[in-house]
Amino acid sequence: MNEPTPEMRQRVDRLREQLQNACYAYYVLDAPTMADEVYDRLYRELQELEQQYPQLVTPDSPTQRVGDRPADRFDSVRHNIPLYSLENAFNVPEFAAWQGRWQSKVDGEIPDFEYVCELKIDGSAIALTYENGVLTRGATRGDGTIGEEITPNVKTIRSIPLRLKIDDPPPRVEVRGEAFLPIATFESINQERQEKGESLFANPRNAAAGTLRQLDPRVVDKRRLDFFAYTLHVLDADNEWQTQWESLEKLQQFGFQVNPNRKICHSLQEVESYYAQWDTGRKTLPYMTDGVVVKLNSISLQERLGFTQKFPRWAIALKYPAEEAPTVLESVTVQVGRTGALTPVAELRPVQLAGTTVSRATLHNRDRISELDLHLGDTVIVRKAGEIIPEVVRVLGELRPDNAIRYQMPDRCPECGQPVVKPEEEAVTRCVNASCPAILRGSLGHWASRDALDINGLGDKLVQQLVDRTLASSIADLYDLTVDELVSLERMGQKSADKLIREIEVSKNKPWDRVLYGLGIRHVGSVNAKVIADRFRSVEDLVKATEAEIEAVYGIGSEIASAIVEWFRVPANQTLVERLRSAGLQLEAAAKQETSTASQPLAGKTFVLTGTLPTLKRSEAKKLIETAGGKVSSSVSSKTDYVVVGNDAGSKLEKAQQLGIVQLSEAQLLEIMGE
Ligand code: 3BD
Repeated sequence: MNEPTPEMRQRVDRLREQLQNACYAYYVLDAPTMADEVYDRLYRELQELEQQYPQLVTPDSPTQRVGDRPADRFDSVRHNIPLYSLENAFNVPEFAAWQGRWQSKVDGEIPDFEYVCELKIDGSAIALTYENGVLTRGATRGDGTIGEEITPNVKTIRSIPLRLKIDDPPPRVEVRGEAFLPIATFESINQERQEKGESLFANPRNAAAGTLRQLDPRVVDKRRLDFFAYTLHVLDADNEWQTQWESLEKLQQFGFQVNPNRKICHSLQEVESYYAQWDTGRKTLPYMTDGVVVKLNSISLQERLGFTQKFPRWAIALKYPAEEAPTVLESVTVQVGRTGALTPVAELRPVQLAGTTVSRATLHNRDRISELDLHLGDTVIVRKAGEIIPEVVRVLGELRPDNAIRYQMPDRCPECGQPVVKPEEEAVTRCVNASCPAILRGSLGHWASRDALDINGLGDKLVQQLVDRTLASSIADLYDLTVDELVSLERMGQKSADKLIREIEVSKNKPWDRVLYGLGIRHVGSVNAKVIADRFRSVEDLVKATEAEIEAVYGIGSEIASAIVEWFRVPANQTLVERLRSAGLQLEAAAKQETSTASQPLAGKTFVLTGTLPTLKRSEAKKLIETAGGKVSSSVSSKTDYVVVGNDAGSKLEKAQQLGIVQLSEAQLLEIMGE
């Protein structure tokens, strides 16, 4: 085997350390020390050296963050130190009662006790094991005793050190904390899922828990989880600290991110004011919290108090009132989306919740319904948090009326009556009838949508009429519509009919990538469609392409590639493409010159929009930037070139200022685009 020289070994060690430090500065300290370009070059150099000399690869190398193959399943692991639950208090009097209980347990007065108050991050608890300073295992909490081994997934979390940042690490260290998805990341994941016609995550906690249990670490890597540490156990060595506070500081020294909003309190009154302060304060945090955790600071006092069957007696979660309320389930309706996915929706007796009236809530899917054991007439708990879709979280079984009927998902599509299918490894139930009116309505609506063919005036109501009157049984039928046919519809005058026909005519000039997006192939969102249309410059090229060729396009995964190949294999879809061709739609890219740099002044630049712009809507600004070759991203990072700032700009602007990113007004943006 090829032997590296001592110089090479040293170079590899130094590179690794440099990259580790840069990663720590970026993700934990939030204070980047190295330009992205420099990081990328050094990373690639390390990668090449490791490829050349595989014996130099170490498990804590920055190149080992993203695994390259999916697991078949996860192994179960036993937690040597169990992860206890936390007792809950829902208000200050309940907290006072708990305080009374621990005080009587140590019979009476501890005059100068201290609490550490921490924010309760609403994520998913995980346990990390470090042997001789190196991360060797990451596991879910599971039931507190047995969890699942998810090491490759945990390694993708950049704020988790692969090696502890200390010189003489204890032989074994266990760190516990909360893995979570920042709210902005959660929203962009859901937006992307919506575009692809996939089911949405109900809230960041579910999204984090679901992501941690993804079998493919490459998917986990894209989701950008984050982590706050809150418990440190050192095994086979003595603790060097006497308090929870010191252990948090120790965690920080080890290289972990610890939530900075912690506080020492000396009394119930101080806890109460911390709790009140963060009820307001938490609304501006970039992650979700659902309460505060109060822990006795002194480890010796913790040891005197010990544990019950389930909880430590020295800690409690003081929760914020959940945005939850009981109401009655009146009926269940089932919606059929454009991909044929059936979504059960609870129709509820209206109830006030988080400032709005809620009368419908999602039930997600068939599995969720059976977990809930849902009966019609049940009293259910609905929850709504922030912008998040209301959902049914629980059934109060004791309040169930006699003879209530268990709700069952229909075996047939409520729209077309055809049997539905439930793929083995998916939670969704689907209608697979290509001519189902619901799917047809969804496809037409998608075709007309802004990022697709952008046909103004072809809204939901009109689509419904076109389908009901069988004026459109396929997207292609839109191009055969006549003014007379349109005028025969409700609320459609001569003028609007003329206008719509013109709009439909104009859509024939929309570029090939939008047509491709408009076809509504699963997993092909507008961004993917652009990338694919750029590589396969006509529908013929794409039809001829193999799965491997499509997958070879940067950013395109196997799921997308196989969905495309499958789609073009269906005879009805082939007919659709031919009809669109005869109608005169753009099924190939326009001549190259259009995308030359002269018309692409923003090529290669990344923009973030924040606040309300004086004249442009956000979507319009995004379109303009993209047409000029730029990219629009939803969050600010060191990769951002420009931030376009409008009124009431928020945390993105702050972040941009910290990172020293160039700010532009709308006028300046238009100027650099040469508008
Ligand atoms: C947080 C227990 C103790 C070490 C037990 C005191 C219950 C989830 O930010 N401290 C925190 C947070 C959670 C914690 C403890 N400190 N336990 C803590 C926690 N700052 N979220 N949790 N957990 C973590 C749980 N998880 C799932 C199912 C049941 N219980």
